[in-house]
Amino acid sequence: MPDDALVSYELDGAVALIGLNRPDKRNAINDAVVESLKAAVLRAHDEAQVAVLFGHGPNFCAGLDLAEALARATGKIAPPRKRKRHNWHVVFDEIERGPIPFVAALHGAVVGGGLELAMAAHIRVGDASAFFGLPEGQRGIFVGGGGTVRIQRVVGTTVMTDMMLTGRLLDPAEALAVHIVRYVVPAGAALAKARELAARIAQNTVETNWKIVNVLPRVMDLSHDDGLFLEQLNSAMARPPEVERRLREFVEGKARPLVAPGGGGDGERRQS
Ligand code: 1HE
Repeated sequence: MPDDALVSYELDGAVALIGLNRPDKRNAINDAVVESLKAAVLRAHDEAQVAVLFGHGPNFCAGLDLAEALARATGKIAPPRKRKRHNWHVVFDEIERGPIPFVAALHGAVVGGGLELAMAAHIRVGDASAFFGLPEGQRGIFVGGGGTVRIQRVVGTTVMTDMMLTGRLLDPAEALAVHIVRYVVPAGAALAKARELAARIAQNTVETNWKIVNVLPRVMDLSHDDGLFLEQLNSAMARPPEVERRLREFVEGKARPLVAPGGGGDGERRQS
């Protein structure tokens, strides 16, 4: 069961506000935080048109909970019994490729897994107190929250390699230059700016927002030709009245039954 206190959730009109809420540990992410975050994200998918992600206290997020990582490395926490998809990947993908846009409000530490989480959001706002880094090298570990995919695609191989090899921290101006953030605001103003952007985004249609957050990253992964094809499909995508007619036919028992394999095509109902 997710511990709701670890991640706050509030619905403000069409905008869900999701806050990492472990300030005494600098909002470091442990397994319980990931589970709470997942619950909050899925709830936002259901009831909001846009979500804002932020951190309570003086930092956005100090990344992976290193105490829990140590416990795992020393066998004090058992590894999962089966190989399953990494829970960070699952939850961060829900953010990046779910049905609604996310805006991240960043301040203080945005490091390691905290930066990976921030990069799953679609727009990032940083305040003057924010600093950004990938200290995995210093900790003897590697990125594991999608950074090789998301951070590398945004900042490029050269910048990410430098960040990882040297562990150096970027200030907001440098983060702006490499597209980690799109907006830089005075200290303490990131959440207000993120909420302002979210309110504006909520005025778009749900369908267009869905396409922006789902089609763009997929086209990025395609060839020129396939990208244009997907764009054409999506720009032409509308639900024709024919769909409603077909659904109604089935619901009202007027649709032709499915035909079982070898059924000769005249109406033998498929057993399922
Ligand atoms: C933590 C963590 C954490 C703080 N895991 N407990 N991330 C890092 O390498 C960053 C590690 N953290 C820091 O460098 C600093 O804590 C900060 C720069 C973020 C903030 O400094 P400061 O002076 O405000 O706080 P602090 O005194 O260092 O920490 C306060 C408490 O938070 C302290 O616990 P306490 O019980 O002694 O009070 C710290 O132990 C705790 N704390 N950060 C656990 N990260 C999926 S792969 C992703 C891989 C990574 O993310 S690697 C990067 C990990």
